[in-house]
Amino acid sequence: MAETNFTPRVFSGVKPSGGITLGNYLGAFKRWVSMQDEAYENTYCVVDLHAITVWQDPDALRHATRETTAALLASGIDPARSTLFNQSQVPAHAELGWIFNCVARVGWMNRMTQFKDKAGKNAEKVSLGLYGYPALMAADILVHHATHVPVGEDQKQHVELTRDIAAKFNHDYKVDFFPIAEPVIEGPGTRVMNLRDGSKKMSKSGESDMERINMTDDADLIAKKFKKARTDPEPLPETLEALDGRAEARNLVDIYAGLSDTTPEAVIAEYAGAGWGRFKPALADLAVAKLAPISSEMSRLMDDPGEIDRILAAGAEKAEAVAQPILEKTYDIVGLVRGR
Ligand code: AQP
Repeated sequence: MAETNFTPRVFSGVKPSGGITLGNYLGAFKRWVSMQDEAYENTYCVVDLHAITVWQDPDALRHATRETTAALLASGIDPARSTLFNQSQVPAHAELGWIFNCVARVGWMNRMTQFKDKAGKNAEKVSLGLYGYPALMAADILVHHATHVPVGEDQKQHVELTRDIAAKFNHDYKVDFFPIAEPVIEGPGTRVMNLRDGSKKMSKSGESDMERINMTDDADLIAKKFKKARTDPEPLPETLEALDGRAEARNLVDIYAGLSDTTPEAVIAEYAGAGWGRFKPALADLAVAKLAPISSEMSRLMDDPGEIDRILAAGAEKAEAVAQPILEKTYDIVGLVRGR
């Protein structure tokens, strides 16, 4: 539980930096949908300001923002039960982000592995925004006083940084103002790996389309991608432990478990001894059965982009009603004069 007496509130976000992948769905969206049935206030955000930390074509960004929203709605995020909006429509996020740029330390940022992975050998040439991204993410969470942050494993370090920023702010200003938010990282799909290289995570912006399943892929493409997914020659073993060191095989078992709402142990119990000629088609059938209804609902929603924009605008109003007073109180704590 959160360490302070704040309203239990969930915040999480997704970047509209391309098409939504099975990794986003299993690692994040599925959990977000189920949290609507738990005792939380839920806030989900399409984080367009994060997307532009790397180059985005403006039309492609507009499209991806709407398509990401459609994917959330089609997956089961209900705007009547959750606040759903895009980040740039609530300026308090960026404003608190600036305050946190002044709280976070450069040494903390230098330890962020996602920046190192994304910047690679090009660290001098990437945007300042990509470097500062985790401080804005902390603002996204804390401008809502969120106590719980459901994410995939790859975002764990950023949520830990959010805790550090909240704790430093509270300490420096001698207040108990920001909650120390808990990461919620649960289930078999919290780290879905690249289908061609089991040491890398599945990403929207990975080099080859064959390395990921997109929510909009049709049945033939899904079957082809799983058929061509890298594996080893061994059949599935009798125990999960025997999959140690077989990253690609373990990934496919985890995906099966995530899609069928079961555990990797149960999948192994069902498929012990099966070769890939049996397991991969079963996995493809399962993926198609789960994803096809979502993808057809997405395309129905995308036929009316005006309605998507209205949903985002209504969500932004709700989000602003929570975020603006928290930002204003932060300004008061910091000593910024507000005469209006
Ligand atoms: N492969 C993954 N497995 C499990 N969870 C994942 N998430 C992303 N990839 C996986 C989770 O999805 C949520 C939204 O992620 P994001 O879009 O905001 O950022 P990301 O993690 O940087 O996603 P990508 O797909 O890798 O985007 P690009 O390629 O543009 O950087 C988060 O909760 C994340 O953990």
